[in-house]
Amino acid sequence: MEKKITTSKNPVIEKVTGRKAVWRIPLSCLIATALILTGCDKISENTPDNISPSAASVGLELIADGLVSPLSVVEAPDDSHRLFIVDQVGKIWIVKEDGAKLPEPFLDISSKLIGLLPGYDERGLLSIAFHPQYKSNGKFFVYYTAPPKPGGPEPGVNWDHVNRIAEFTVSANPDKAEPGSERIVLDIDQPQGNHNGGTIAFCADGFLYISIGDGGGADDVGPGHVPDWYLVNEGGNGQELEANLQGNILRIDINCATGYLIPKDNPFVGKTGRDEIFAFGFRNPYRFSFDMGGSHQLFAGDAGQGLYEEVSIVKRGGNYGWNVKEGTHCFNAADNTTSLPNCPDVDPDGRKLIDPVIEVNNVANPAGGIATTIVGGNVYRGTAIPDFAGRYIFGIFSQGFTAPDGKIFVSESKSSGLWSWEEIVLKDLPNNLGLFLKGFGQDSKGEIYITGSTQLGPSGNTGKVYQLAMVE
Ligand SMILES: [Ca+2]
Ligand SMILES: [Ca+2]
Ligand SMILES: [Ca+2]
Repeated sequence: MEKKITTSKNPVIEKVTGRKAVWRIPLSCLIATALILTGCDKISENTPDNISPSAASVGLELIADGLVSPLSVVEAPDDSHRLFIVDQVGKIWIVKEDGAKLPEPFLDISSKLIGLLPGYDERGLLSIAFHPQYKSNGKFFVYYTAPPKPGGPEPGVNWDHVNRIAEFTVSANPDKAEPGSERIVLDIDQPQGNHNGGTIAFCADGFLYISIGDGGGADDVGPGHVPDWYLVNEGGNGQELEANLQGNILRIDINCATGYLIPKDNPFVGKTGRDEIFAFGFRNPYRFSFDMGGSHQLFAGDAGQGLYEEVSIVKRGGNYGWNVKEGTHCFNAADNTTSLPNCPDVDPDGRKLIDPVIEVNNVANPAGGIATTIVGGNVYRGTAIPDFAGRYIFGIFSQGFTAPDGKIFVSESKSSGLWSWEEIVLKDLPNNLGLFLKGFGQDSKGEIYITGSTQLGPSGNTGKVYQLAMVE
């Protein structure tokens, strides 16, 4: 919500972003003033006299900095309007409603993580989800990567790590979790270091959804990757439904004292396929979210191999195609620079291979492309940026692996076929974010946040969280 109070000579905008009300003088006023003071005879078009609401545009408002590698932002559902920031290195930080970041983390589980590679790593503390009744039970859940268990996917090959979903409880101090309260909900042995998926979130149905990648490496092959029904491409954790939990979005009931329960209406209960599976055929669904409005659709960004990045609307029991398809194209495991001319459009159980709604060319695509990897975002349900109302916002991590040049996009939905999308050209950041884009978040008002850092991997202290906002 933005309330503008304008006088003829001196417009001052009271900005109410949902975090705090800020009285501020439009930046363009300051520039114009500076021009006058330095005696410049070329006055900017945006002089104080002709500032109009249309002079404002979308920009970034800093919420927190000094982080290492922030991956997501979640608001606690307890009416405190505190934002919880997940830092990959194992810490969760609180930003209070007044904008202050607390000096001590809410939770520090860095000692529970497998050691991270500072240069690049997809492991770490990846996600937080508050129990829908957090206000009364104080329970929340995290997804992190723990050291491997003994044994491995094949003789002589060790697991890389464990993908762990764990429950924690807040302490008597609402700004501190109880570090000894951990209850392990689900452990999944992960053969390789990458493709952990990485999001956990509660749906309005009360169940916890978890995204898990295909087991890592490339092409969905190697130790820990099993064969599937599609023999043209080797491997297939994405398509195989019984051998492991890799390559899926899972749906579980965490309201129990040990482990978890299976929701009775999960699609593979009573038939072939692990009962935890909600949807399958994913490569690395790093970030997903539920639309706060509409029919609460599940949007998942799925990282492609070398040609196509994608976002899908995920339905119960759906098959999203990997490694038969990459985006809307037929994946070619033997040559990642081309697609195959043909592939099945249904699986042996008659399920259609569901195409994405958004497709973005990878930088490695010989036809040209911009994305190292897609980062799934959120449907905008806030009020600060009316043009974004009801539209899905997403981004790309970067345009290469050397420069922090992530971008964000806004899409336009269509009833069928691929949606159109366009870059969000940010005020003062017309080319890119100046960050590796690492995640998104959304508050209870529907406003959207981005997270990232100038470092490729979990190192340094350049991690920042911004809110998308109208800036003058
Ligand atoms: Ca196969
Ligand atoms: Ca699978
Ligand atoms: Ca089953």
